[in-house]
Order: sequence, then C-alpha cells, then structure tokens
Amino acid sequence: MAIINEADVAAVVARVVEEVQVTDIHTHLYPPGFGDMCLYGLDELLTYHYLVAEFFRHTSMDYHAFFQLPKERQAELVYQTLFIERSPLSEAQQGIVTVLKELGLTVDAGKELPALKEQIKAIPLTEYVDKVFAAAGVKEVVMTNDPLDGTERRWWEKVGNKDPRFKAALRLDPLLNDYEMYFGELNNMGYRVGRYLDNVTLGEIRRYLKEWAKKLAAVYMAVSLPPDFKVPEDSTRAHILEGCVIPVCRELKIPLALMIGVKRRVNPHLDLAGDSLGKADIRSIEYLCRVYPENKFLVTMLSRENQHELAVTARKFRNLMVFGCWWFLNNPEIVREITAMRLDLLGLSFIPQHSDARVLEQLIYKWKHFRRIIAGHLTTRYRELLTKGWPVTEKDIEKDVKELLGNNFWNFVGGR
Ligand code: RAT
Ligand code: ZN
Repeated sequence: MAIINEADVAAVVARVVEEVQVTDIHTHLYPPGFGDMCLYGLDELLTYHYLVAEFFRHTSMDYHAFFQLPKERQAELVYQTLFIERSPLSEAQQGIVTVLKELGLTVDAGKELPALKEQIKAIPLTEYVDKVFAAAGVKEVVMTNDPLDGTERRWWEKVGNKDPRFKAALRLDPLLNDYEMYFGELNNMGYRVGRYLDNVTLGEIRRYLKEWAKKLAAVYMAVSLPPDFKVPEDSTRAHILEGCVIPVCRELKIPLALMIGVKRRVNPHLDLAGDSLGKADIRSIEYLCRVYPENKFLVTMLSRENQHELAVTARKFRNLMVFGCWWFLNNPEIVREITAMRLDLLGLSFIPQHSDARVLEQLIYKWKHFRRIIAGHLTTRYRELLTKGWPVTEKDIEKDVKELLGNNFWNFVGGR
C-alpha cells in the first residue's frame, strides 16, 4: 500500500478515525428489550445528571421540588434555563446540540422543544437504536449490570439480553461498598451469607459472583471506589475483594475494572448529580497488580492529579490496562491533555475512551467529540514519523486506530 504524503496525513487520519466502529467499554445503557431501563429521547437527555448539576447553578429552585416534578417538566426547565436563556457552551450542553445536528433534526428559529421531540417520536424504537449506533460509529457497548438491583434482576430472570450489541459487566458497588445494606438481598436470592465474613459467607459470595457472571455472560466485573480506597486493609471491602472477587475473576479469566476516586453524595440533595471526586492512592493499584499477576485490571481514575502516576504504573505492570477519561475528566481540554500524555508514555497500549452514556443518544456526542481529539493527536504523531523518513501507510493507521478503539479491549479480556 502506498506511503502517505505529509500533506495528506490529516485527511487520511480523519477518515480512518471517522469510519472505525468503536467498542464502548463502559456505559450505563440497556438494550431496547429491557423496557423502561433503556433510556432515550430528549426528556432523558435533558435530565442527564451532568446537566441537572449545571441547571442548579442558575436557579434558586428547591432541589426536592425539582426532583418531584415529572421528567417532562424537569426537561423543560433545564432546556429553558440552559439552552434558551443563555447559550449552551459547556461540554454537556454542547453534547445536546451535537446530538440534534447528527440526528438531522431541524432546530427552528424559536428553538422549540416540542417540535424537536416530535421529530424523534416519529422514528420507531428499533430503527432508532440502529440509527443512533450508526450515527455514533459504535459497534457494541458494555453495560453496567447489577443483579442486586431487584428491577434489573427481574429483566435478567424473565427476559435476558437478546441484543448482541449490548455486552454485560457485573457491577459490584453494593457488594463491595455497602455490604451491610445488601447481604439481606443476597439471602433473598438464595445465598446463605451472613453479616460477618466467615468461611461460609465468603464461599457463598464467590458462588454469587460465579453464577451471575455466567448468567450475564459478563465480559468483566467492575466497581467504583472512593479516593480513600485501600488494599490490603482490614475492612469488609478489602476482604471481599481479595477473598472473593479476585479469585473468581481469575478463575473465570475476566478482568476486574476499578474506577477509583469518586466521593459519593457530597451534596445528597442533588441525587446522582451530587457526587464529586478526590485524589486516590496509586499504591493500592501497584499492590493488586504485583500480588495478583494472574489477574487483569482495567483501571480508570477520576482525579486529574492521578493521571500521570496511573500511566507510569501501567508501564510497570502488563496486567494493568488504563482506560477512559472518566466523568469530570470527559471535557475536551482535559481529554486532550490526558490522551497526549498516555500516547507519550504508553504508545498504543491503552484504551483511550469510553462514553459512560446513560441515555442512548449520548453515544453520538461522546464519540463525535472524542474522535476529533484523537484524530488531532494521531495526525501530529504520524506527521512526525514521515518528517523523520519513517514510511506510514493507510493500512498502518487503520490497524493502530482499531487497536485503540476496540482490539486492545478484546485482547485484554481474552480474545473472541
Ligand atoms: O458518569 C456517570 O454517569 C457517573 O454517574 C457514574 O455512573 C460513573 O460513571 C460510574 O460508573 O460510577
Ligand atoms: Zn459509569
């Protein structure tokens, strides 16, 4: 295949990045077969907790009064405040505008919300899901699945997932972070666990993990953790992690995803929008990767201050795969900075982004915005190679981009 000219690099990279079909390794989406759990449409988009937090910056409205309103009314208030009364400049606001554009919706001069909703409603759901996946350039998404949530569990028991584009991940937050509150739910599900972690209880927790990872066909297990997360430690969380989660992941040969640095409910009145972040201690990741070389760890951290040491730690441990610019880091300037640093330190051996989409159409803007950034960085790097006389072909670029946005994940998980 022909070697690319320096003058053509930007266009070739842009095309390859545009065309690649992404594996989105962490979302909160559900397949259309899961009824109300599958969120889509403008009411859901406008009440995304990222936007709700921004709405409250501009209003003195009582928190409780807002959350009591029907979703449609909440969406109208957010739209009026963040899109009509002022220009939508933030990343989450820009995201809505990108979605409208990419779906080909017509925004009339009055920017009328009902008219926009009508245009979406006109498309049948199954067709709509296909349209969104196509517009986002996404091949498949990994969900966040929690059998300890009764509503979700019933979907798995009664219906199951029939859409192969949606892969499961067994989420462990209640088990690891709130065991005291949830061991009763495990009893309800037939697991003979107690409040204290004796051998019977640990064995039953392992049985729960094994059975549900298999039932879901989970591609990995995952947990979000606070900034003060520490292992080893004499705590319920650390004992369940080392005594149950790690051995079961090893036995099933699936990675454990650690999402570290979230401070839950800093402002509980804000509900999901009330979480914040803090810097975590990298030594716990070093410990896990060193002591459990047969286990695989997918890790993302929420604090900007942790990013450099996390990338350096991945240079030390091949069982550590860094992924994503998570949540408050998913803003263009920060994504640009983190992605450049990871390319410098790790070459192609990381997973640069995930969407964290909760509402279907968010796939469109999260990936559209990220593609622009990764294309910029890759263009600069290939241009440098050509300047130095290193030949680069279109095939080389295609292979690299596929590695970053899909193959790195599947190879780490264990191939398919
Ligand atoms: O990004 C988000 O929507 C957060 O609320 C969290 O869901 C976070 O991504 C998580 O998975 O805990
Ligand atoms: Zn998430």
